[in-house]
This record gives sequence, structure tokens and C-alpha cells, in this order.
Amino acid sequence: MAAYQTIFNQVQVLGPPEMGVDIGRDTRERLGGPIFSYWLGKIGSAQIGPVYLGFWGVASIIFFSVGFVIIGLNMAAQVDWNPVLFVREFLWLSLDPPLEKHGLKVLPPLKEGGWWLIAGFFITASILLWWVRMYRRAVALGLGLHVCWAFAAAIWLYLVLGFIRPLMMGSWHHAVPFGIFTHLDWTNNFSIEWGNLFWNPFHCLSIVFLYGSALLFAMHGATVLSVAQYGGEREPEQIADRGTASERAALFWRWTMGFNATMESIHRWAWWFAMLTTLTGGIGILLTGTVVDDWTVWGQKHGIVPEDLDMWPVTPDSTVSSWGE
Ligand code: 07D
Repeated sequence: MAAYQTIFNQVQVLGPPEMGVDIGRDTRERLGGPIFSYWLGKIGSAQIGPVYLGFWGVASIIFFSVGFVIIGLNMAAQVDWNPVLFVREFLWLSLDPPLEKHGLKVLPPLKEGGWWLIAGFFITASILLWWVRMYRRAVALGLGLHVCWAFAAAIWLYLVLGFIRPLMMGSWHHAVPFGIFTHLDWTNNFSIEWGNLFWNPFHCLSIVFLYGSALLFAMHGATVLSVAQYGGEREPEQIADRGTASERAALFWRWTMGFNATMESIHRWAWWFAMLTTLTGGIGILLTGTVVDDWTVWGQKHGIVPEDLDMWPVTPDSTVSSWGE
């Protein structure tokens, strides 16, 4: 008996390229390929291209390139244009936001944050233009707008961190630097400066949804793969015509935990969890330094942090062995 072909024992059939549904538009707006890659076919579709080339996407790439080059050149200048040092120090190089004293000046001196503002403008414009591209491609293909709204939720956090909160704090200084380790440092310092972000309830919520997203994704991915031999990964058909795979998947969860999502609702769960990670996160960041100056004090006031911090050391004393010796 022929086995159902799943992602694990996929057969690649090389046919004519799939050019997609006809949306009545000029195909000159598509560029590149199609070419075929056997190895990419192992993890996804073997066909690469053509990619849709539209005004918004091209504009986004141009804006991103300008921002990216400004960041790169600033980093190169920091190592005196030495390519070896550039590579060696790359993780530590950074383009920092304006000094505190420049407030919300539109163009502070270039070396004191001006370049950061210019690069930030281009990168942000590029992200917003990319959002427009996603929106317009979804509409053109007759899709729902779920992907671009999810992207908008991420952009919300990005804008809070780099634009809205600095605006409310009265200085661009409060924004995030462009740099690998420096943005991690910034994150750590932010938490220390405002009294430990762990006590920010919206940071808690954001973590719940972040971890929850991973859990749901693992549960869903595992469930669908586990019924692949019954055709379970053909989700649209499974949603419309209830069949063996979908029934068994649902039954598995009803048997193990008494409740099951449906083939449709599991995707809503996942979508909302992902969206809420950055939506709640953005609220938490926006409140920090504007409404709440110290999350530990806030926690003490609301009974979630002990009055005497010594009775419950948040950071264990590293000079004392955790084994009590
Ligand atoms: C960042 C925004 C959208 C991104 C977009 C993409 C470009 C490309 C490229 C130039 C991800 C933009 C693309 C710009 C440019 C080039 C080449 C989405 C983002 C649109 N935390 N924490 C979160 C945990 C602690 C801190 C969220 C865990 C400490 C700060 C999440 C722990 C401290 C902030 C989370 C932990 C601290 C966060 C992020 C554990 C000090 C935030 C969600 C176990 C380290 C952010 C409310 C996300 C936030 C955030 C998890 C600990 C600080 C849930 C698990 C106590 C300052 N933390 N955190 O999806 O929203 O990010 O906070 O210890 O700002 Mg935290």
C-alpha cells in the first residue's frame, strides 16, 4: 500500500514553475527566477521566485539600505576604518541615541546622536513601508489581514521603545542604541534603572504570552505532524471536511486534558498569544519612567514584593555558596 507522503518522506517532483493565481496585474512586477533548489525543497517549497517587486517594497529596501549603511559607516568610523578591527569588535560597536541634554532636538550634532536619529528615521520608515507592502499583497491576493496586523503588533513595541516613550520622556536619549551587545546592555540597564522589570505586570504578561506562544506552537506543530500519516498537514481540507486526522488530533487532547481546540481555533489562540506578547510589552515599557519610576516600590505597594527585601533576596549573594557551605 502506498504510504502518504509527508514532510519526512517527501518526493520532489520537478514540474513547470507555479506562477500563482492570476490577480489581473502586470507580471512585469515580478522579478527573478523561478529557479529550483533541491535542498530548500527539503524544508519548504523547492521553487524560488519570482518575488513581487512593487513600489512599497522597493521603497522599503532603499530606506533600509540607507539606514543600514549609516549604522555601518558609524561603526566603521569607531574603529578608524580598520576592517580587521571592524570584524573583531563588531559585536561591541554601536550607534547610540542622542545625549540626554539634546532633548527632542530634530537634529542634534551628528556625533552626539544626530546620526542615530537619521538612521532611526530611515529604518523606521523602511519598517512602515514594509508593513504597507504586506497589507497590499494580502489585499491583492484576497487574504485576511492577520499577518500584517500581527506585524503591526511588533511594530507597536518597536515604536514604543524607539519613538513614543522617548517622546514622553522628553529626550531621544531614552531610545535603544543600534548595536548587538549595546542593545542588550540597554535592556539590562533599563531594568536596573527602573527598579527591576520583573515586577512590571505587563512584562509578566508579555512573558506569559511569549512562553505561551512557544508552547502552543510546539503543541500544534507536534499534533499536526503526529497525524501526518492520516493527511493531517492538509489543514484547510481537514478544517472543512472532518476526517480521521483532525478527529484523532482533537481526540488526543480531549483524552489527555479534557479540552481540545479546533483546527480553526488553535490558529486564533496562536495568533492572539503572539500579538499579545508585544501589545502588553509595549504597554509595560510605556508605563516605565512615565507613570511608574520604580517597579520594586510599586510591587511593595501592591503586596507582591516583601517590604524587607533581605528576607527574599531577588539576586542571590554570589559570595555565598548556594549549597550553604
Ligand atoms: C523587540 C519589537 C518588534 C521588532 C520589530 C523588528 C529591525 C531590523 C536591523 C539594523 C521582540 C524591527 C526590525 C529594527 C533592524 C538592522 C540590521 C520584539 C521586539 C518590529 N524578559 N525585557 C521583554 C523576558 C528581563 C526587558 C519581552 C524573559 C530582565 C526590557 C519578553 C526574561 C530584564 C524589555 C521578555 C526576561 C529585562 C523586555 C520582549 C527572563 C533585563 C522590553 C517581547 C526569564 C535583562 C520587552 C515589557 C518580544 C518588553 C521585553 C521576556 C527578563 C528587560 C516577553 C523570558 C528582568 C527592557 N522581555 N527582561 O517579542 O516588551 O520582543 O517589555 O529573565 O522592552 Mg524581558
